[in-house]
Amino acid sequence: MAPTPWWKNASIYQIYPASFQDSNGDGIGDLPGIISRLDYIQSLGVDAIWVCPMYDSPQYDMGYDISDYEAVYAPYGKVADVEALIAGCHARGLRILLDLVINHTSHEHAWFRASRSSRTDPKRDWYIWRPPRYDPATRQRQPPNNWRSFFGGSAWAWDEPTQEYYLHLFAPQQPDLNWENPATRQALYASAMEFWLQRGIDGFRVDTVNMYSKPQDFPDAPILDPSNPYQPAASLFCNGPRMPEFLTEINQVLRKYRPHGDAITVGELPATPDRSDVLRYVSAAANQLSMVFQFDIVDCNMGADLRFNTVPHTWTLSDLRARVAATQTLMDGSTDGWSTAFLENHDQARCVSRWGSPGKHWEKSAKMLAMLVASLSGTLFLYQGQEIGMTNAPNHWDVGEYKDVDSVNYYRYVQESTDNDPVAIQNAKQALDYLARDHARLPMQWSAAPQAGFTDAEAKPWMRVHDNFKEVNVKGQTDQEDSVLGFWKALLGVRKQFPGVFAAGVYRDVDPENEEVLVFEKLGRGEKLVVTLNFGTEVREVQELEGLLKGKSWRVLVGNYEGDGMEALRPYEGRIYLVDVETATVA
Ligand code: ISL
Ligand code: CA
Repeated sequence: MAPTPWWKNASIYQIYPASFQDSNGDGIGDLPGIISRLDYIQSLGVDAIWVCPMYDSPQYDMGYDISDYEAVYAPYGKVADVEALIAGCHARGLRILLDLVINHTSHEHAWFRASRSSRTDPKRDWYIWRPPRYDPATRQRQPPNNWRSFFGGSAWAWDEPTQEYYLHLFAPQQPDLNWENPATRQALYASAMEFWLQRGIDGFRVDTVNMYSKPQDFPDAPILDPSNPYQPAASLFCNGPRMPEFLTEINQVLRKYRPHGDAITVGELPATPDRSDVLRYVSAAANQLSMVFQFDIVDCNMGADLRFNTVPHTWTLSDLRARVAATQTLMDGSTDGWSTAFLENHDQARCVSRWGSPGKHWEKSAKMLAMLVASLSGTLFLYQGQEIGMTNAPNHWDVGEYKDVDSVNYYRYVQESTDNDPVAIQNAKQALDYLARDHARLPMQWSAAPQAGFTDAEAKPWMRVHDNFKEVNVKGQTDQEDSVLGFWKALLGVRKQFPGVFAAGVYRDVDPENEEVLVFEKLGRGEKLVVTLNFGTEVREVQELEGLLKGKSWRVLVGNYEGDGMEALRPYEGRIYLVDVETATVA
């Protein structure tokens, strides 16, 4: 049997450079700051880090708008600092992934500057330019189709000097590259991938991995939202026909540097709920991506076409557990696929504020959610601050604290489209308080010192530090053994100790109708886990427990309360039982 590749049993820590650690008092996190925290990261027991974009960028979308793949955003540092970070990781036995953002560049990238300079420029065809349509009745100029951008408005921007539209699935400052042109692809591979592979990185998290192959007739999307001239169109531009070909090319580039396949790709896979579609990307035989980020879990309680079009806190446990089960079926033993387990990233609100209880039960619920994600199969991803139970920004903060382009555009859209209706605006603020991407981008809480130790006391951090930093921070939790942080370290430890059941076991939901307690099994060879998680504040009996443990030798591997292991679950109590399935059944 081939040995398990390193990344299958790995836990990977995600870093958001702007918000991790500032080293020079300008209020912006930076690469020297990350380097200064590598010992901390190593102490968690993770195997690798993923660093969000640190490339040069005008920052319309926090670095997901890259103006030069081969340079570093000056406030973060220089290329030499990335080299030092790579060396610092490798010296500690950590691997390092960078973010690969190649669906679009910044409008300030030299390629786009050339492309927009004239219709005859050799790089014109490197981006997606189309002539306008005209409304037959009014003769008004219109975008080439009705697609809506992810950040609101048309996905097409008019370029006055050259009298054409260009496509931008995200902000207008993020023009989409034309992947149909082979010269564009070769330039991308060389600049965005090879430049960094030559410097020794161990792989990429691949942004929006399924959007490169667009339908070349750019058809209108079906009208799902009659109140808006622009329609969500992800079903049309995601998972297009040439994706396999493009990913094969990407793999060839990786293999050139890492012939043994130990450099990995983690593709971000939005708008792809069907298991068979996911499998085409992650089947080992297909050789496309090492694994993907599925959206099932993090999309829970989001509006279908617009994240903020939701009523906060109306999710149900049966819905959440169905989403968990859906991602887990990729690793049910019937496929050669692989996926990831995660509850947070830089695009998501904090998990304690979504499915736990940031108030009185903060600590118990943070630990309970840690048990959930750490027990799932797939490669585990942990987002900075999640390991100390960081929570969403307080609801009483002014809307002006929200900086993300998605949040700002949404709020403005509500103001304008409702003529400042106070109820609509209040609902919009509540939706932001619940689900905005900003919550993940608050400064990391290192200590109870001013500015949470993220930056100098006198400095103004680029985002406000959470009010709760004196109670929730790394230093305090390092000193305290039963902290959320200590709990996470223990979980990562047992996950390493029993990879067969934790990272690769077959998931079975025991009671899909249960709205209070999530009970599941993870079946491995010779052993299994039984996981019981109370999602509420009532004491709950787990009816099935006796049957699941009966006649077997078992012990509680991890739990967030004291006890003998058989009592009813207290508020937000969770337990992970390790069961020896070989034990003879006692009558
Ligand atoms: O968070 C979203 C908008 O509400 C998602 O639709 C998100 O835009 C999508 O998951 C793609 O995300 C990635 O690419 C974006 C960037 O803004 C995100 O930060 C990144 O994770 C564009 O590069
Ligand atoms: Ca700085």
